[in-house]
Amino acid sequence: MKKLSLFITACVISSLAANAQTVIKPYGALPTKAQQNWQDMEYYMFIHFGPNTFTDREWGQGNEDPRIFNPTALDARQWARTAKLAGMKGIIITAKHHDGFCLWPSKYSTHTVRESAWKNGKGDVLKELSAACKEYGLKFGVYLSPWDRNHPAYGTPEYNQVFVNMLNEVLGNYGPVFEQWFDGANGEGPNGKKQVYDWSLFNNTVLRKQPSAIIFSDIGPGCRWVGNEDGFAGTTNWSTINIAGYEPGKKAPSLTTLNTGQEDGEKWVPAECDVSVRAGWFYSDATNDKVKSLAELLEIYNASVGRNSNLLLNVPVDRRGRIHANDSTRLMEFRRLLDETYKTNLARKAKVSVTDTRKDNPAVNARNLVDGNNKTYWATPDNVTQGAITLEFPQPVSFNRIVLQEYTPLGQRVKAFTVEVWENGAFKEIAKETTIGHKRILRLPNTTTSKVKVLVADAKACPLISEVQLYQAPDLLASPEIKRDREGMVSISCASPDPELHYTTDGTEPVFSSPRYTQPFALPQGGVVTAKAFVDNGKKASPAVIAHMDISPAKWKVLFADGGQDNAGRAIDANEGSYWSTGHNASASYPHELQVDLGETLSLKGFAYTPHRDVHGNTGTFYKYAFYVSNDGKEWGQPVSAGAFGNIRNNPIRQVIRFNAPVSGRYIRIVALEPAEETDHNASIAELEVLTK
Ligand code: FUL
Ligand code: CA
Repeated sequence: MKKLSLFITACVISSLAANAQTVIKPYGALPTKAQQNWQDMEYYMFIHFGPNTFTDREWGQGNEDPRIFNPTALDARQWARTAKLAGMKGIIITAKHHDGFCLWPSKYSTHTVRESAWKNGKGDVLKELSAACKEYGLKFGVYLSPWDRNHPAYGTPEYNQVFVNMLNEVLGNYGPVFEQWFDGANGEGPNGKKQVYDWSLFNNTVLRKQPSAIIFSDIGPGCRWVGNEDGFAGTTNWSTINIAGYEPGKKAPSLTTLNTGQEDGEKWVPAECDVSVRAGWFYSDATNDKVKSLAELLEIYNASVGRNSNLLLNVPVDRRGRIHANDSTRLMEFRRLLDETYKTNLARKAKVSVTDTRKDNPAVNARNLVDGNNKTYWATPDNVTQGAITLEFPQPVSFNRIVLQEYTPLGQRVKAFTVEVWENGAFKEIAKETTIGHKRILRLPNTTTSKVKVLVADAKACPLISEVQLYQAPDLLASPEIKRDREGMVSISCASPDPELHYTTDGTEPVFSSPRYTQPFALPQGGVVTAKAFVDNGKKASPAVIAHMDISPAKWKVLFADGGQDNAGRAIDANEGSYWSTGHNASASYPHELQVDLGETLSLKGFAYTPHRDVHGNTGTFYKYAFYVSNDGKEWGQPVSAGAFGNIRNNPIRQVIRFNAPVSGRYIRIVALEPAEETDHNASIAELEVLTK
């Protein structure tokens, strides 16, 4: 017996030795085939749509009348066409958001399209969208929130089965689903209780119906949240992470861990960056001028797809049931920019040499690095964890982007690399980074050289590099920036060198003959300013930028601020970069408040609260508020508005609240009732504004 097993062992060892140079052993956690296909998609669309679209809310309460859901001209083919033309590979829709409203006529809810006014209750958004995706060759995915503020069973054990039934409907009736998006949010339902989610039941249900669906959550198992809603993955980004003992939502790994992954993580759970093309996830008229600029989208793309993550870009559908022209125009401009950037891979002209390669494995060679195919690769021999790739050009080439790809089906390996270029007879380092993964894009200064070297300085196992690409991205003419100071003076600036800035104040798009901006001008009562940057005597122009402004705080004074009277002026200085905070004194706990004298009686239609942004937590951002208006600054009466800023913790952007009817008064008071972060004692405000228009 002993002899026999020794003999078998000897055979295994010798056959391994014979194959040592040809078979490349996988390293660490590995992607499934479905995860590999998913990673190749890179860029796809998110659509937030539902009752919130009609109420101007980020988080609905679940008690909205379902009849308010009534798009007048819904056209899912327009959504799919837009996604396709934008270069996206799929669409994920909010089949059910936290308010519980189902975009399909679920048998397990009475809060659905069936109860809405749309198509007399005969419509089904999932049916229309899945058909449109099929028509346009796009993959179809669904977001379903387990948090349900409408369902009567929510908060009881029965609800988990209700949710499973809904999943079965959505995943069983609309064809293949490439991604199931699970939101970890876990708030109270209609009976005031929170649900204990049965995640393994949910995940098993998804995989039974759609075995190759990628399940998104804070901890996967298919892909993970990147830890912010800004579209930024870590510069170091591992597709591996430890998930044992964690749960989606409050029990998730830290935001930093989600952002960077973990080098020796046990599971393959790559990052996905979810971010909205405009402020807020749902459509609002108020954000039509808050569509991200080309420069912002480019930064997001480079920080997501360019950092080993997929990009899920939200394009909210409006009240007609269509994508708004401001969003689609920007998406098309962005597509053109990407096409122009990645048109010509200069590396394909290079003579490629490498320090080391697998001698007896012809499938693995240096030419694979520049064949434009990320399934073919170059590899060093086993145990060689360093290596250099040199591209030599017969004529010097000019570039400002380098794209690197690792062959990840056998594991993510590279820990450190540098890029060097030949300059005055020697190599000079121009970039030093950590991980590569599926794709790494580096923006570099405009560089002209005849030799480029990529040095893999350290890897967890022999590096497998599938692509080295070089590109010359066109210069992007930056969009102008419009600002107004506390006194109401408007200034327009632009990051590009020497542009001519032209603007209008009547809402029309500026042309080259529109007034030229030369110095700040006064607009204390507010209005609309539209600006555009021109170069080459008007031949080239940036996209237009629009700013809608309300009354400026020139006459305002702080009347009272608890905890932090000294810096309270920063809440009303027309500068989002400065803020008022009550301070971190643990004894001074919630509620907190700020009172302001507007200096004149105004008819107020609402207010806006901009939270203070800081990556370091405990920012004093508050979730629940009450807002009062008074004529004498003494008698405040009942709040004019009270409620919560939906999703402010994950997405701390400017919150716009409109009153049911205008209220006149000279004094305003905002009370912070509950922090966004449970452990916060302080409250803070970067900017408080009133709406008079
Ligand atoms: C979050 C939600 O609370 C937001 O409303 C939005 O749907 C975003 C994509 O996920 O967790
Ligand atoms: Ca290749």
